[in-house]
Amino acid sequence: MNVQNIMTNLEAKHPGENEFLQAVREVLESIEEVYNQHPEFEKAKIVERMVEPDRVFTFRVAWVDDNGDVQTNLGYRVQFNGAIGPYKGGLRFHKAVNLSMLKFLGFEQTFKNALTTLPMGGGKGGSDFDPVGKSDAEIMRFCQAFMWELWQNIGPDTDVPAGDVGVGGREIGYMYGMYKKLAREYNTGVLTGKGSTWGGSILRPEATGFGALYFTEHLLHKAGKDIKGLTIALSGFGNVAWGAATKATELGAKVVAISGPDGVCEIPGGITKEMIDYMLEMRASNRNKVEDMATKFPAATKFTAGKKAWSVKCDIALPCAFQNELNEADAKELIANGTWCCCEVSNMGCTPEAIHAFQTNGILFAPGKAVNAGGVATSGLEMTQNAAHISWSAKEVDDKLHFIMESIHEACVKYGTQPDGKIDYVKGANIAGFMKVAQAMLEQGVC
Ligand code: 2IT
Repeated sequence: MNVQNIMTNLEAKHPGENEFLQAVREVLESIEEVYNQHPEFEKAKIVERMVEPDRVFTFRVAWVDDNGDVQTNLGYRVQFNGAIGPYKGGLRFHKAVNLSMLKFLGFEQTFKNALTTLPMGGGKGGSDFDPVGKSDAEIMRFCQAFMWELWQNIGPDTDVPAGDVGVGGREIGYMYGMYKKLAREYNTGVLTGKGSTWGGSILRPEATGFGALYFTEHLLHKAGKDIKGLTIALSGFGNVAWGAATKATELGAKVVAISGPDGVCEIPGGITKEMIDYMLEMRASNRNKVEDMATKFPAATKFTAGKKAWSVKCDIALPCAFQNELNEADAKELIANGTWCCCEVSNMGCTPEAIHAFQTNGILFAPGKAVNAGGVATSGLEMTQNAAHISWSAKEVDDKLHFIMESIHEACVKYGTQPDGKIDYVKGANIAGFMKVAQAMLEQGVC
C-alpha cells in the first residue's frame, strides 16, 4: 500500500469530504507498516475496499414545526462495514451534519467497534436537523418523521442505531415508539440507549464518560501516575461530558472547566454534584449555552465568552464535544500551561496537527476510538440483554465495562509499543482495530 496513492484516488472520488479524508489518512498512516508486512491484505485489496462504505441511505425528512410551517431536513444512514457483525453506531442531529461527517464517523466506528471485543460492524447516521431552540413537540415530530424513512433499513440483526450528538434518551424514545408502529416488531434490540423500563441497559447513559475515565486510569497507571488530585478541563456539557465529569469526580480528580459553543465556564474549586446534575437540565433545555452554569452557580464559577476549555490550566484535557475541537494552537496553549495528558473522548476531537504537537512534546495522548469505546461497548451489552430478554444489574454492566476498557488498553499497548518502549496509542488503537476487521474481510472473500 502507498498511502499517498490511495489518498489521491479517494480525494478525486470524494472531493470536499474533508473530515472523512482526515479520518482515513490517520488510520492508513498508522497501519501502513503492518499492512505491508501482509501481502495477503494487498492481494485482496483490503484497504481499497475498507475505505468505501458497504452502502449509504439518504432521504428527505419533512415535518411540521410549532408554527405550522413545513420544514425539510436531510436524513442519512451509512452502513460502513459489516465484516464482524451487524452495523452499529449512533445517530447525530446537528446543523453541520453532512455525508462527509457521517462517513468519517462510520469509518471510525468500524475500528472502534472492533476494539470493544464484541461482534459489531460500523455504522453511523443522522440529520442536519438543529435541535437548538426546538420545543419537545418539535423534537418528537422530527424523530417520528426520521424513523418513518429509516425503519426499513434497520433491525436487531442488521443495523442498530443509538445516540450521538443531539440524540439522547428522549430522542431514542420517540424513534423507538415510531419504529414499533411502522414495523409491528416489538424487538427492543433495534435501537440502544433506551429507557431502563423498556429494554435499556442500566449505565448506558453514563457508559461513554465512565469508560473514558477507566481508560484514562489505565493509561495513567501504565505511566506510573494516579488520577487522584489531578485537575481536568473538559469540553461540552452533554451526555458524554456529564458521564466523564461524574466519574472523574468520583475518582478524586477535580474538573476545573467545562465549555460550550458560547465560551468556557471555569470552576476553580472543582465541579460539584449539583453542577453535574444541572448539566442534564442544560442539555434538555436545548439552549446549548454553558453560560447557564455560571448563571446558576455564580459564586463558584466564572464564564468567559468566546474562550475554549483549553485556555484553562489543567493536568488533563478531555475533549468531549465535537470533531476537531482542539487544534494546534489549543494544544500549544495547553502544553505551555503544563498539561501533560490528553484523552480524546469525542470522535476525532483533535486535529492531526494538535496530535502531532502532543506527541512531539511527550504529552500522553490517546485517541477517541479507544477512549470513548465504552459507549458503544455498553450498547453491545444492551443488545445482548435484549436478545436474551434479560436485564443485568448496574454492577454486572460496570464490571463488563471495566473488563472491556482494560482489554482495549491492553490492545493499544500490544500494537502501539514502540522500539523505545513508549506507547503510541494512536497506532495501537488503529492497528488493533484494523487487524480484526481485515482478517474477517479476508476470510469472507471478495464481497
Ligand atoms: O460514537 C459512538 O460510539 C456513539 N455515538 C455510540 C454508538 C452506539 O451505538 O452506542
